[in-house]
Amino acid sequence: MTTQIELRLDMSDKKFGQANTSNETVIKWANEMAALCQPDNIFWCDGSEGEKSELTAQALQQGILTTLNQEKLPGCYYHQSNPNDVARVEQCTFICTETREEAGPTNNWAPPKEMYEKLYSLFRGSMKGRTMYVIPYLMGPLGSPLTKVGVELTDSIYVALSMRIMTRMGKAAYEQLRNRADFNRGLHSMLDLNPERRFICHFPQDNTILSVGSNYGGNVLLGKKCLALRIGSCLARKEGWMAEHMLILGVESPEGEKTFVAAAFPSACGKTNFAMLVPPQRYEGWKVWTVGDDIAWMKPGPDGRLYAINPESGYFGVIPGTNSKSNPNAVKTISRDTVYTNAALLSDGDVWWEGKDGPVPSECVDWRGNRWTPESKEKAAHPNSRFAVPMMNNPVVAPEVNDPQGVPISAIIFGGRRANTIPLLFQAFNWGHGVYLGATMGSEMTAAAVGGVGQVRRDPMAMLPFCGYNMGDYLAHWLHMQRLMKSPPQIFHVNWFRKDDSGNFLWPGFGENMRVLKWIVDRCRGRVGAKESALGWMPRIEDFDLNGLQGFGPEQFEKVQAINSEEWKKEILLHQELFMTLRDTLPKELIFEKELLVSRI
Ligand code: OXD
Ligand code: MN
Repeated sequence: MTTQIELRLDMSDKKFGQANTSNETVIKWANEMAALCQPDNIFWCDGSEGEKSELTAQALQQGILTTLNQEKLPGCYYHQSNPNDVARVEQCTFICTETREEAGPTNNWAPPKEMYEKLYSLFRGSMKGRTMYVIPYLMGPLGSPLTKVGVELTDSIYVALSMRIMTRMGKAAYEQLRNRADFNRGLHSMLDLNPERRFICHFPQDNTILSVGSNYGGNVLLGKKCLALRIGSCLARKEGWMAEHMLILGVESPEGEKTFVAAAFPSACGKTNFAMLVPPQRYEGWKVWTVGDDIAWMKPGPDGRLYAINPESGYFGVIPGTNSKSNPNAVKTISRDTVYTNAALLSDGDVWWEGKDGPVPSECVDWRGNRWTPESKEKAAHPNSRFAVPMMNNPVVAPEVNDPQGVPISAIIFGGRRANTIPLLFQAFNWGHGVYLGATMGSEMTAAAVGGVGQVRRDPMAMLPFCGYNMGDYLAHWLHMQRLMKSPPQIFHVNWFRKDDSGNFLWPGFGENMRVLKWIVDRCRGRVGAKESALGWMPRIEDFDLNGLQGFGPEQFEKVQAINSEEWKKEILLHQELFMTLRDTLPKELIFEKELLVSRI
């Protein structure tokens, strides 16, 4: 059943160029949308290198990209956003289902008919004087049973160029689609970037996304948050798999044993850093491989294990704070073929950001285009400035990244940004308890979304802004997934961000997180001990590798692992608050889990 409305269109005088696909449904829909948006012409993308050069030259000519210093940063370009359009806008993001209950209490909801009418009236004539790019793309490796096809129509050349980084874009998508009609339809127009007319609307029943009034990645690269997570989570529920806001990494021991883990942290909480972790000296011979840094699609395999693919083919990462301590592999990855958005510019055509290696420049041009000096009060780079870069640039990209079967997941890790209460590391007693840990995750908000930076909010599975249906039903789907797996992953919780009373981080983080990973891997393989605690299984001091960790001994370990029952009493009240919000659909199992936690605390 479709919730589409009927459109009255004048198709008579259209003289758009030849499509590069024989898929009738794509051609018909693209032509209808062109009749609605009235672009001057249509550009049918094929994903070729020649096309990349042509579009890049046009973007440079139009001033949408500028060339960076090609000696220092070969193949790199710079883009500056409208200052009112630098992050995801959760208040303008809607799930449009027949009933409010389907979208649930944590999503903005509007009836499909109302939003189709409203947005189609905004799209009418919106591309006059512009080109409409038809972007066929794959989310997932070619030939994977999990892979989905999308087609995005957009009037933004920045989107067209970014989609070829972030997705497998071009003819391969038409190859996978053949003559079927089950592709995701995404229509995007920048309009005039007026925040009053900014809407990102999802129509799960129609596998359709409409986005207007923005040109920021998370709102307009429709394969990412909109398809891979919001629409993806709806498809996953229907089809018996999971679409999650998770990185995927592989840990390889010196003996060549590989263990894959997936980890859900909210936006801008270090997923990219963790996914590219460089083990410290003590772990000579160990390697960490990146499968994905933001999204995991996971499905039980024939052997009863959970298999994951990264549906994306690029990284859209937060720039500030990226340096050779936090993420040496990212520094290498973004040294070529990268689009930098909203960083600061140096006079020699290099980019700069707060937390970059090397000295602070005596002056530069900030992300708004103004002169900046170290005395300036504002940041030079926007806190949510981003790089878009092909994943194949990553020196530690996993060899399995294009494997249609995906990788078997041994552990799922949940984590938030919490200055107090939450210990560095513990393990769920079982799957149901693990779902409770994910469901009740809290985190301080970051600049990745507009508003509320620093406030702690509940962010179940880091999916609060990305779950395309009722959050209570989503948690029930998580519980149900256990029945589809003979050997489900073990579930863990981490917090890199706990602080002492003077505001100093208790745990060194970054590469040292390898020690946490080691315990997790050993637990999955039944090789290391733990003690039972009120929160779950915790490493005893003798189970956790502290060797060679400067300034961090048993006393610090105790502090970072401490369970403070007063803090936990308050924490549980916040769990209770979330459960009240979700009361109509919350699975009973999670209420029992809460009661058990209360009794243990
Ligand atoms: C992202 C986000 O861009 O989570 O990945 O906001
Ligand atoms: Mn993300």
